[in-house]
Amino acid sequence: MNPKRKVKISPPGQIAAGPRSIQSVARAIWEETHVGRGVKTLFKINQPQGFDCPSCAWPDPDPKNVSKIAEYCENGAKAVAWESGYKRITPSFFEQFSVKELVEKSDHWLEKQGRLTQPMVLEENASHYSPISWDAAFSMIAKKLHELENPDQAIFYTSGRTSNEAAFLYQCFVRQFGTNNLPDCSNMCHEASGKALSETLGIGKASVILDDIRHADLLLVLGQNPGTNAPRMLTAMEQLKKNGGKIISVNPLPETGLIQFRNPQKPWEWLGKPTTLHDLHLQVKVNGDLPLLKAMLKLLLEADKKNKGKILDHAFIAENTSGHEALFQHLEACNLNELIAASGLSENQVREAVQMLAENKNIIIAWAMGITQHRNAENTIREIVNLLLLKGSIGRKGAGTLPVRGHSNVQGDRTMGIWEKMPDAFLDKLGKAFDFNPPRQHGVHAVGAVQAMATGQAKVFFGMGGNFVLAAPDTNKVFEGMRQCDLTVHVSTKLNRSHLVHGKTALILPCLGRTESDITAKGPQFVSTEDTAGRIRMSSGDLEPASGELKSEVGIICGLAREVLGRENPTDWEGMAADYDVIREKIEAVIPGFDDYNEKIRVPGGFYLPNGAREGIFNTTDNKAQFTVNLLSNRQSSKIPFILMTVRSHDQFNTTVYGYDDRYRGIQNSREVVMMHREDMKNTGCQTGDLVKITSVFEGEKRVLEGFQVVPYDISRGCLAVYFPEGNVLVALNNKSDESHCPASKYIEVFLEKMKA
Ligand SMILES: Nc1nc2c(c(=O)[nH]1)N[C@H]1C(S)=C(S)[C@@H](COP(=O)(O)OP(=O)(O)OC[C@H]3O[C@@H](n4cnc5c(=O)[nH]c(N)nc54)[C@H](O)[C@@H]3O)O[C@H]1N2
Ligand SMILES: Nc1nc2c(c(=O)[nH]1)N[C@H]1C(S)=C(S)[C@@H](COP(=O)(O)OP(=O)(O)OC[C@H]3O[C@@H](n4cnc5c(=O)[nH]c(N)nc54)[C@H](O)[C@@H]3O)O[C@H]1N2
Ligand SMILES: [Mo]
Repeated sequence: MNPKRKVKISPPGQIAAGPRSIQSVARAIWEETHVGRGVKTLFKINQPQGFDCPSCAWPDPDPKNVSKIAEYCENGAKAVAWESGYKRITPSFFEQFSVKELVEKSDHWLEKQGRLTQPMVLEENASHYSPISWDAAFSMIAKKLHELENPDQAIFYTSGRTSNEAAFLYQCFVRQFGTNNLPDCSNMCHEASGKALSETLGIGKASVILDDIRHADLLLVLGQNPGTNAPRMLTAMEQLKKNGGKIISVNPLPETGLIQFRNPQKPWEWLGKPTTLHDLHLQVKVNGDLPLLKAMLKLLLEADKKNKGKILDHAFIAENTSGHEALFQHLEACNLNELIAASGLSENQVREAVQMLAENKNIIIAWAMGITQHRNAENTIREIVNLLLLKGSIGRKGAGTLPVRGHSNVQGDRTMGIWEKMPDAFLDKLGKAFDFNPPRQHGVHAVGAVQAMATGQAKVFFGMGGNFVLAAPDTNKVFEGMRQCDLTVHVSTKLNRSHLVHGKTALILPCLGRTESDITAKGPQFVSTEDTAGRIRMSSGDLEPASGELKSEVGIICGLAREVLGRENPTDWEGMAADYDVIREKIEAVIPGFDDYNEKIRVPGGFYLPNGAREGIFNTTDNKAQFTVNLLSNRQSSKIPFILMTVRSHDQFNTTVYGYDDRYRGIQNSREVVMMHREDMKNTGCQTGDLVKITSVFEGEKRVLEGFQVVPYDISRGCLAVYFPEGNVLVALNNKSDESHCPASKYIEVFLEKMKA
């Protein structure tokens, strides 16, 4: 199996952003939008009167400090150009290409064909999608749902771009239909953070806001690649550095966005020296974070003893926490050398980091998928909390937890009740507000959804956005499951693989994007979203919709809910579809923190949700922050030579492949590559560009990826990296955390062999 494209390699970049990022955006805008629509929209990103950038969930600066020009970010701009492009997929496209032909195309090609413009149906045994009216599509779905033996045979997935208003209505419709089967992309993303943080600090979200970062003395960035996946974070990191703060990055890769930065918004600084970001890079082994954190804690404890209690915040510990005794005992019993060896670092490196932790008071720890997508993710996150608590770095300005969320409204969707196991307090209020009895039995998470489809328990899959077949683990299993369904439906903006790997009957329902105006009988409507820091803000697009046939997500849910739940259903779906203020009134009635929603959302910049941990209030069982003892697990078996992680390139948004160049890493023209340390290449007899076969082994089952090209890279020894979603064929469904069921997409035990020429 030969790769479709031959890789080209150049030295990895040393400086993130700068003028080259502007070039890259200019190209994207030119190719996708032919300038007009693209440039107009760029000026509206994250402006108080504009739309929320559909790329990541990084918070916007306070509107008081925002310049007339939007805060600039290369990948946000690409996401906007991708959505607001001029190309359209019309019914004649589907006449031209059969599903069989489309399934052979690359993921890049599929989305590149432009925006979906009309509802389409793939009838049973048909070869081509054909147009269908909205009414006929809704009654087709209603008929299939009514034919089910019970509502739990349907699965309702959500991706994180869905607005608060749409998400709230969606879960309300699904629960009125009778199931909690509401898996979402968060199940594969920050689920572990939510779980570990709720237990220890009483809130499953960040305890810091944007402004805290510049006040921090020390920022640790663990398992996150901000230069690519949250580029606006670099501006905040630059401010921290200018204020004298320090940064430690912990990553098996030396990511360019953590090394140096040239602010693209300050062209006058482009010729001078770039800002150096990290002061120390700890190149851990994949999943070496937990032993590293433990070693740090142990050394901090020792330093504290030597320095007569001056290193840890004993007053904070005594007043605000519980459980430190057990942790101290556990740490004393741990073997430092073993911990350091398991981290993949040298003792000197760890001691250097500990020195920085000891000297500084206001510490923020940021993390993303490099920490959450592990079988022991919750243990690592609770250890992060232990570290912050020892230093009293919670509930204070410039200090705290920063799980950096992915999708632009993934956090809001959860707040709105998109979860397979919302607590009873939420369900009680929902039932009261809409006069029904919400189901109480927990639904399926993302991995459970695949299992339910594969075993034939689920027969209908409905996707509110996203690209489930590529995002979920174990690609071949997901394909199998989807194909067994009676009906698969996707609400989407662009064509993707989930439309082509389908159930017996399939529907594509095209919707408005963030950048477009949403006008109902009651006039223009806006929606709202929540960012990583828990701030709710208005999002209002003003581009003309890609087609007159598009419906908003809210419109689709309300139309479908009426058809499925019947005329006699008391919910005012029509009223809510026409006037989003009515939806927000209902949200206010059900969800704490949304008092005066309609007023507060109209204030430029929006408002913050209550955040106990930030104020030092811990909503845990004993109202104290919890120290925990987290055992090391998940040790690599000596028989397994490599641990493989799946990562994002600089030219994609999740399963959306913008192009084939990973600019910062110097890997061009192909995504079918595996990054490998030079010494490991030597030991396996591999040379640059050689084709290899990668085999993952989990619970005795093998999964194979063939024909990937070897790229020498500065990655920790014994570790490999391939791109997501290509690497997903290697992730066994059961290779997941037991606590939160998040797939371990960053910890895949594999063998690698060179293929014969
Ligand atoms: N442009 C763009 N922006 C995005 C996205 C996108 O695809 N493109 N996706 C969005 C979404 S949904 C999300 S969740 C976020 C994802 O944002 P990230 O979490 O930054 O995304 P990944 O590429 O998965 O990167 C994980 C990082 O963790 C490192 N890593 C892997 N394993 C380990 C480990 O065991 N330990 C440590 N310390 N590090 C490790 C990798 O080297 C990599 O730098 O970005 C969001 N923003
Ligand atoms: N191996 C591996 N697997 C992973 C990950 C990993 O790092 N490694 N990361 C995981 C993570 S963090 C996440 S969040 C998931 C992502 O999983 P998803 O959220 O399911 O995937 P996306 O690729 O973001 O979805 C892209 C599609 O969304 C649709 N879309 C875009 N905008 C809109 C909109 O405004 N409305 C609607 N209705 N549709 C829209 C388009 O049709 C587009 O094709 O993948 C997970 N899977
Ligand atoms: Mo994500």
